Amino acid sequence: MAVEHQVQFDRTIEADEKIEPRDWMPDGYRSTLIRQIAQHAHSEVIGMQPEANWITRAPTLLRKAILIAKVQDEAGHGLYLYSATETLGISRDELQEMLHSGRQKYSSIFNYPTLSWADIGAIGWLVDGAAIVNQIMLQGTSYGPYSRAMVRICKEESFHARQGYAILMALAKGTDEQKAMLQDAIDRWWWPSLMMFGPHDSDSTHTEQSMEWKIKRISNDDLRQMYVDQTVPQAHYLGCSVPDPDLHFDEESGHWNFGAIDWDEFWTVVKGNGPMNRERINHKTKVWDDGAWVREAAVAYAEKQASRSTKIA
Ligand code: BYC
Repeated sequence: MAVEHQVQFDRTIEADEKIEPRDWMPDGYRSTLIRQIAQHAHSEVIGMQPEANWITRAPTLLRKAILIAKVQDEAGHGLYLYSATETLGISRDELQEMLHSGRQKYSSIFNYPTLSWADIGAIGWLVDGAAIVNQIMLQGTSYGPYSRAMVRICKEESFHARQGYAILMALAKGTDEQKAMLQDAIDRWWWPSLMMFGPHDSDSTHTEQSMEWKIKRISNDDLRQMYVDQTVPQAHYLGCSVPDPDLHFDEESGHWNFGAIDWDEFWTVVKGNGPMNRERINHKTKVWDDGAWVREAAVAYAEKQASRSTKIA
């Protein structure tokens, strides 16, 4: 029986069709998806913190309204992704507990502080920009609920990237001080955004198996190169540079070759010792605890509604 299930699973993957929640799947496929989709969901929610930091200080009412909408979108992305993870047989409470206790991760990028208004533009352009490159690939992932969540998220992310670039365009046309603020933000966010794609393929634990299962369709290094090729000309259009003395355009390959990534920094952040790791988790845990009464009230209300409709029936 198990062999038949495996054959059916392999055929579905081979035919580029989707695996759905009620289909049989290997345990490793399920646990890899729980790990990756939960990490993705946690990133969306933790990612609200560095941006929310600037809602009260946005320079105009319009910028404030746009930023509030963007941060709300991130919460929505977290919800779609937690729902997709729940279809794999794990509860939202368990996922929260695993994040709070450090047993699940979130993207390294959100462990850096947002020091200036230009950082909000840089996050939209560079961070959401990197997320889009990764997520366009993930629209073709083999797990149905994850793939469908990605389609909707990508549409919203492209608005996010544009709003970020629009903030930076305004600064690029501004005073010398604003231009310096813009360049400083790029200098600080450039390398961390390249690290979002994960370790080199040769050091990636999961890529080979995830590509076989078609969870990932393009490797970490190939996605990173696509991102650099698309982003460097956009930096130049802003009249800015990226902080990489080894960056140069290779006529023969048609790609931007870039310098070495500081993997020590990456692993330090991933292991919980980046500039903002503790603050991010402490804040997340506090908000979860403070909000317990809201969850309890929602459950009590739902139970009351359900018992009323049973009585009427
Ligand atoms: N940060 O074998 P590998 C957003 C870990 S949110 C932390 O290559 P994989 C936004 C990895 O987990 C968008 N950890 O892993 C939100 C593994 O550790 P374990 C976020 C990282 O999974 C709000 C180990 O390193 N996007 O845009 O095959 C506001 C070895 O890595 C990272 C997603 O989450 C990292 N950067 O590939 C604004 C995309 N990289 O578990 C914006 C979905 C690697 O073995 N995720 N690790 O202990 C993915 O596509 C893949 O999981 C990755 C890594 C490409 C990230």
